[in-house]
Amino acid sequence: MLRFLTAGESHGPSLTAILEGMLAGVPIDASSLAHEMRRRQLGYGRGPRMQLETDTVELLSGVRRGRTLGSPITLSIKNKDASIDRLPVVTQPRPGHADLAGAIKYDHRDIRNVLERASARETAARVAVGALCKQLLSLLGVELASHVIALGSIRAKPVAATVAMARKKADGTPLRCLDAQATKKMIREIDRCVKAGDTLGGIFEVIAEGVPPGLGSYVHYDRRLDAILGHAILSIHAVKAVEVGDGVAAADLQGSKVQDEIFYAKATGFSRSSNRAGGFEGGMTTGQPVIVRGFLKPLSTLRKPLRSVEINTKRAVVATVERSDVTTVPAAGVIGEAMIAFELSRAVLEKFGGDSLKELQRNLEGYRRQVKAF
Ligand code: EPS
Repeated sequence: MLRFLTAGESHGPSLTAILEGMLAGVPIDASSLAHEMRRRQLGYGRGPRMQLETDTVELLSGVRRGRTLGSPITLSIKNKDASIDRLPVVTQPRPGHADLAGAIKYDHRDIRNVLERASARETAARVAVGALCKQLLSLLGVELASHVIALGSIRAKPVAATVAMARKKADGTPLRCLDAQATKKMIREIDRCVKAGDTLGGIFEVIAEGVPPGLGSYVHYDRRLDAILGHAILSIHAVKAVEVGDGVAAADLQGSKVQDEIFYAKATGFSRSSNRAGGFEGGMTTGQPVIVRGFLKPLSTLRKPLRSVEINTKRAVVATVERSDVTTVPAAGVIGEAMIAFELSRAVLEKFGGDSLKELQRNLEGYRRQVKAF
């Protein structure tokens, strides 16, 4: 079974991930790994920490001469800002962050002991893991991308985006958004928030193409892959809601406007003229693109802090001000890709099995032939 753990504090010596269950023989491309790490650090509205760090991944085990060995893969990212032992005590919890609930739960009188691990810096390790999963998926014909569809109340023009569109037109723009007009407005909104000491949330969309039909299952609640992807997206810092396909809009509509009708042609097999279901029916992939959206609340570290309570004296104060970002929605999309890549890789390995890339590819090809002949 494919699984991973991460370890490390935001200002500790390093972040580490161990990826276990990766097949042997997968070629690892160091430059695409570095590219994914860089993508997570970009985006208008990021804080000064992103200028400080270069997020370089060292592969400390499980890879030899550019190929996976089948043994656990250790990924390590050194923090340049490793000031954890010099940082001041924090006793004024930020509303919306893990600060107060974490301090109560672990009986910490210094909230720094909570925020160091609760920080979204941990997602650098997830993106490193996801980058390896993306490389595996790419060898199986599965490609992923993401783009920003809203920042605060500003929405991009709705578009049926593809992986190619997102990679070509969204990546490299300041907010990883396909709508240039909306991007201008989003930038102005971020500038306003910088001045006001406030923060912004938004929505990202992850697209995965080439996913074989039949991953996940309808037979048990915990085998429904759309629910598993929902969990993966909700686990990203500041994400408070998740949508599969047109799920939110569908709640307002009649069934005839929501379901994707089924067609058949001898040459091309089964097809649909729409993909409102976002690539899932009955908790299983349909073979259409997987479309999942993550909704982020605004970040909880405000330069103009909100009211809070000092945890020792119980006096009314304002929350601690930590260095932070105004918005991280573009980065959250990259993290979303990583999480979806990991879960799709896990689902692929669960269904098709194998210990080497060769074995998995053979099993998957056989299944793809079987599906074509259905
Ligand atoms: C982050 C690193 C952090 C924050 C941010 C994400 O660095 P620092 O706390 O030193 O500025 O910029 O963390 C949060 C938004 C948060 O709420 O914890 C990163 O690497 O992504």
